[in-house]
Amino acid sequence: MKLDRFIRLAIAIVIALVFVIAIAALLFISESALNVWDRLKSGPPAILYAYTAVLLLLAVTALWLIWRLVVRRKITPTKAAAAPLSKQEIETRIREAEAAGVDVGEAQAELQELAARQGDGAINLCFFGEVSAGKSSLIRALIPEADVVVDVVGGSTDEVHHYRWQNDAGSEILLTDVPGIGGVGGELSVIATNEARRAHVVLFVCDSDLTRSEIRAIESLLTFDKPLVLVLNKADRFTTEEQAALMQKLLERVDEVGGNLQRDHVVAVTAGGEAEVIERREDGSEQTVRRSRPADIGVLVVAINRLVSMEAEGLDQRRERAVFKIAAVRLAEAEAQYRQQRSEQIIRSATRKAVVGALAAISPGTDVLIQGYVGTTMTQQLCRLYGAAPRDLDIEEFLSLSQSRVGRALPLSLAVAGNGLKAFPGLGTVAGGLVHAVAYGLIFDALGRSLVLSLSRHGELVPETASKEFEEGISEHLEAGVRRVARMALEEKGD
Ligand SMILES: Nc1nc2c(ncn2[C@@H]2O[C@H](COP(=O)(O)OP(=O)(O)OP(=O)(O)O)[C@@H](O)[C@H]2O)c(=O)[nH]1
Ligand SMILES: [Mg+2]
Repeated sequence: MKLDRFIRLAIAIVIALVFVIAIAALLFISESALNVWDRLKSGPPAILYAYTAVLLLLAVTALWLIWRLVVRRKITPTKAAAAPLSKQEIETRIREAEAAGVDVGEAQAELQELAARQGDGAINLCFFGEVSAGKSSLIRALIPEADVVVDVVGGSTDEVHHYRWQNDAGSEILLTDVPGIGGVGGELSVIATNEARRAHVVLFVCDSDLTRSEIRAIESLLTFDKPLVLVLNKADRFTTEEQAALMQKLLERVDEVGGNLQRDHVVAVTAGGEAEVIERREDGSEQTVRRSRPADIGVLVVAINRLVSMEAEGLDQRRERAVFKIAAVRLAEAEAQYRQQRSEQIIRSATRKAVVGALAAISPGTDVLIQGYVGTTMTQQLCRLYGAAPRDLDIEEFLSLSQSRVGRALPLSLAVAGNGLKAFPGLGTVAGGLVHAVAYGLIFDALGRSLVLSLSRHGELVPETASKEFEEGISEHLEAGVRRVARMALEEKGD
């Protein structure tokens, strides 16, 4: 084809020209460089050094600028809080969160509870385990005069109870009975787990080989560095050989999840409890009566005595660290909730501004839709809320990358907006301006929501990743936001 030949010829000329220019530039540069070099060599050395220093400085500055512009930051996975917290650290975190407006009540309550228990001075042992394992029965066997509820029906303990006990050596001990884990609903399991984390030692009660949920519970306690004693209860149901085999199995199971239990931290006992037996009367009739089974908990008492006498100080430190960790978890939950509410406000306000602008036809138009003031402010505020400190350059890049994706999403946004407005009865034919306003609002709404997801996922603003995530989630966000934004537009229009 003629045109094709013409283009090839043009390209060939351009290539030839580029080469000629490149050769000329090379000659020119080398000539002047050699010239400068000659003069510098013949001049005083101070000038040579100063000249080289300035050249180096310029090169470094250029490299630095290129690095900032071109090299993208990689996403570093958010670090898990691995190192144990100190008292000062957790208190500082709480103070800072409080100053930012976060509700720190629960985190503070954990620290207050810890202080109260430390003031009391007793060693706190928590009986923990699945429903009906015999936790309450064990406490009753240790303190026969205590009023402890025990029942064949699982879930007999539905709140936390504390009992005071003094062992033979006179140590003050606080025994805690909690609801069994694995019951219906799961709320009681949460209460029990939190209470177990607050104790010095957890006496993990089971009545056979460990189930999956028991192993999970042990794993979770180990992440709080909780000292464990494994109590195999209802030993009366097993022969001596069976007991030994079961205890070995329990040791292995805990070992598999990194528990590293010593052999003397696994004990087999009989709490006793009550058995329902059918008695035959003299007249031949039968009746059911409750009989106490004899208890045999000597090995448990020995294990407790040893723990309490040997490790009191270490136990205190470990408990303190565990509670600081609970407080940190509570704080993180409160922060997440605060961020969720606050980001909602920020996105709403930006969306409203976009809608108002579009309705008043003062919107700059789709080409610079999100790169304007509203988009920048929303991005800055959301980043600040999530503790990300992006460079202005990153924000600009994020908005401009997202802008280029909006071009493709706008027709979809208009369609979704038009459809969404139909859901409002009595609107008649929907005016084009209103549809546009809703479509613009929707894009801000989608941008804000995807940015929140991106920030909470990565902990920082990585322009390319965040804008890609915006594009990927846009249709979903548009659908999810359409009623909300349509209502907003109608409110604004009505004013
Ligand atoms: N055979 C036998 N049964 C026991 C033993 N200890 C407790 N039981 C029975 O196990 C059942 C549950 O005992 P609880 O002490 O209420 O168990 P729990 O772990 O406190 O249960 P929840 O509070 O519901 O989680 C009762 O029927 C007890 O009689 C024991 O050593 N041997
Ligand atoms: Mg109980």
